[in-house]
This record gives sequence, C-alpha cells and structure tokens, in this order.
Amino acid sequence: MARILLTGAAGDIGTRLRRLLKPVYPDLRLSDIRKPADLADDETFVAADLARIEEVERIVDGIDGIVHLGGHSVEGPWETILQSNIIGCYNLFEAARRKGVERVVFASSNHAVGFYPRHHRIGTDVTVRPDSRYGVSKAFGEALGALYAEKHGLRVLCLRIGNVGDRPIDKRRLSIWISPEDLVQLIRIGLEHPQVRFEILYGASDNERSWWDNHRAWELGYRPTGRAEDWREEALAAQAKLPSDPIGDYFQGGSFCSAEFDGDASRLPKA
Ligand code: 15L
Repeated sequence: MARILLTGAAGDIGTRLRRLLKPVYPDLRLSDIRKPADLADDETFVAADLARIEEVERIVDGIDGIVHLGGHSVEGPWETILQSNIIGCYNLFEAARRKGVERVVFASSNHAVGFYPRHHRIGTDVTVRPDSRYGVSKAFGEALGALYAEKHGLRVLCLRIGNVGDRPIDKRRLSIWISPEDLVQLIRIGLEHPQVRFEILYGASDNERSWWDNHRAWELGYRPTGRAEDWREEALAAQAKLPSDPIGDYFQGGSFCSAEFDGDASRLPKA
C-alpha cells in the first residue's frame, strides 16, 4: 500500500490522522474541500468537493488505498447530508472503482446503530438503527462499501467509529472512546490485512464499558492500547455537570437520539 489518499484531511480527526499516518505512509495525499490552515511543506494537498465526481476522480487517480473521512461529520440538514455524505460517498466509491483503487477504509459511525439501548451489547451483524440523517448516511456508506466489495472486488473496511479524542469526555464516551493511535491501528488493518474483503468493525479502544462485540477486530490483529477507564473520574465528573437527557442517556447514540425526538418515550424505563 504505497499511495494513500486521506479525505476530510482538514477536519478534527483528519488533522490528527495526517500526522500519525505520514510516517507509516510517506506517499500520503490529503484532500478536503478547503486547505488545512497548518499544511506543512512536506504534505501534499489537493482540494476537492466530494459532490463533484470529476473532482473526486482527480484526487483518487494513481492511489492504492483511501481513508475516507470526508463529508459532514455530525447531524445536519438533509440537503447537506445528501450532497456531502450520500452523493459524496457514492462518488468516492465510484471514482475508486473507475481508477482501480484496491482498498477503501470508510469512516462509518456509531450513529448508524445509535438507537440500540445501552444495555444491549451488539455485534456488527445487527440491523442498522440510525439515530439521525447523519447515521442513515453512514449506514448507506456501509451498504455502498458492501456493494463495491461484492460486485467490483474493492477491499473495504467500514469502521463504526465511537468518539476520537485524547480522552473520554463523559459517561457515554467511557463506552465508545477511541484513541487516535488505536484508530490508526484499525486503519492499517483496512489498508494492509490480506484477509480484508468486506468488514465492519467498531472503532473503539479497549473500553471496559463497551457496548460492542468487536471480536473480529481482535481476530484481525487489533491490539488497542487505550483504556477509557483510566479517565473514569474525570469523565464522570464532567458528566455530572451535564443536564439530564433521559432519551439520550438511554440509547447508545446519546444526544443524536434525543435531538428532534417526537417518538414514543413511554417505552423507556422511568428514571
Ligand atoms: C460521530 O460520528 C461524530 O463524527 C463525532 O463528532 C461525535 O459526535 C461522535 O460521533 C460521538 O458519538 O461522540
């Protein structure tokens, strides 16, 4: 895997990954709709709007493997999700096929399954239960990945990423946090592991309170070093300062579930 493209390079996760991926993949091409403000002299950047396939074909040309973080990374209006995450994701996979790219690591999200309750331990084979238009777009991306893997032989790893950061910032994140270094381990599995054809894994560190069965990641060699519980006290202290959110606190997706919620709350246990 010599030539790697990182989309979404100007975003929060992209900014962290640029620095961690460069020593592993020196021939790293960065892309985003806008140039990162802190682009270094040894970094290669090509701007592209994911909603325009001719621009996506240009950034994908000559590339062996793609780490696709690009798109809108939280809930947004339908038109935004449609252009960035639905059309943009289709363009990415289709351009990869046209240009003969071998592998794609797709940044999916825990929000593809956010409406599972927290007491429910889930694997990656459950029916999706998106908690937002954003979550729907991530489920769509996973489905596209499966199509391009089965029909066109692209090797695809979808990572249902929890929350990337230096440390877990509240109670929910104690279950879903992933360190940037552990995320890089998973990305390397997607770009290099010979057994990867189509896989969905959870992007989480070694978290005691995890809601997810991620045994397949371990089978593929994942050995996370981050442990959310090391920040237990700080995370729970931060949680204590947050307003109560009975719906968000019940479901895995947190506030993505409670936002715009006008469904049947009576099925939730009383606090
Ligand atoms: C995500 O998918 C988002 O990209 C990120 O901003 C966080 O909201 C994260 O999920 C989370 O669930 O904490």
